[in-house]
Amino acid sequence: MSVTKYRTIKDVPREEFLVPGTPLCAGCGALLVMRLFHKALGGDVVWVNAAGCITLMATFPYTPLRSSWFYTAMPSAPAGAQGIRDALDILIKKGKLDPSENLKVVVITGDGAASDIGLQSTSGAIHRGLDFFYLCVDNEAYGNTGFQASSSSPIGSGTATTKPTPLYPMGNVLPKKDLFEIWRSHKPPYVATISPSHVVDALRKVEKALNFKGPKLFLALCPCPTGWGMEPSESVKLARLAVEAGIWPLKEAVYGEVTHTYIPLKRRPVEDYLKAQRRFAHLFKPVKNEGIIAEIQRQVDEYWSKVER
Ligand SMILES: Cc1ncc(C[n+]2csc(CCOP(=O)(O)OP(=O)(O)O)c2C)c(N)n1
Ligand code: SF4
Repeated sequence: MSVTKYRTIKDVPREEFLVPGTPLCAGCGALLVMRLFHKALGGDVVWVNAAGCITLMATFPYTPLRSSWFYTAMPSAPAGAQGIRDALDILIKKGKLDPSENLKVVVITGDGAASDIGLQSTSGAIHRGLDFFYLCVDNEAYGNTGFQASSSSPIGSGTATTKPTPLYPMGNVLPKKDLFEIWRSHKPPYVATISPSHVVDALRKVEKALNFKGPKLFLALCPCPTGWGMEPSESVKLARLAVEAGIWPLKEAVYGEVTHTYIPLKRRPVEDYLKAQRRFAHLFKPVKNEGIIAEIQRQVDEYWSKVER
């Protein structure tokens, strides 16, 4: 049996590396995940960020972070991470930096940078075996610029660029890219999905990933009150509903081998999750779009039918 220091919610480290007072929206799921991730990694971190909502974390000269920050263009956070990792390694090798002062290099991006604009440099970094963490805070759209569709937006969702029209009454017609599988196909040491609703699961995964040298992905579904159209107080509830409905499977892959870390005993209907958000409101009013709701349910059922218990 593996030994973990995270058994219950009481084991969440109390130390804060992200102090109150950020310019992000109230209830932002990405902020919750970043705070949690930092607790699991400790303070010796350099964040490498591609333009997105999280960029608001460092609005010069202010920052709520107690760790270091490096800002890059939207496509090139992994390239920035490579430069920092190389510089740290060279300084340590030359004896100019004590190994005890080494930093963990952590890329943080939204799904647009992770799945679209930055995918090329990410693939290169994984291929080179760069020793870094990659945290994708997936709000399923380009949040910072007004919630336009990304390739991570789910089918049937309304975004600024997939508003329901008479021609496309279901909103977004394209499927969500499977970033977990894209990463896994590169065979890195560690790939995981996490949720702000399953805190102990997330902490354990970061704890496990710390044992691996090389690229490590964390893909977090992050409710976005502004874009999803729900109350800031409901973010954790929505994140939990996504897990319980089977829409957001909690899993990990160590050198490509997948394990589900939580399997809902009885899945909630996807409808419960969809109707709790304004971005799916057109699927229920003025007439219920039974066809697309059934299709979303079918896709979820098909996924779980292949999962071994
Ligand atoms: C190459 C490039 N294209 C467009 C932009 C404008 N831009 C800044 S933030 C942003 C949205 C980023 O979306 P995502 O990566 O999903 O992160 P989120 O804002 O949702 O956290 C865009 C399009 C940019 N900075 N660089
Ligand atoms: S728009 Fe959404 S993702 Fe961006 S800061 Fe606000 S809640 Fe967070």
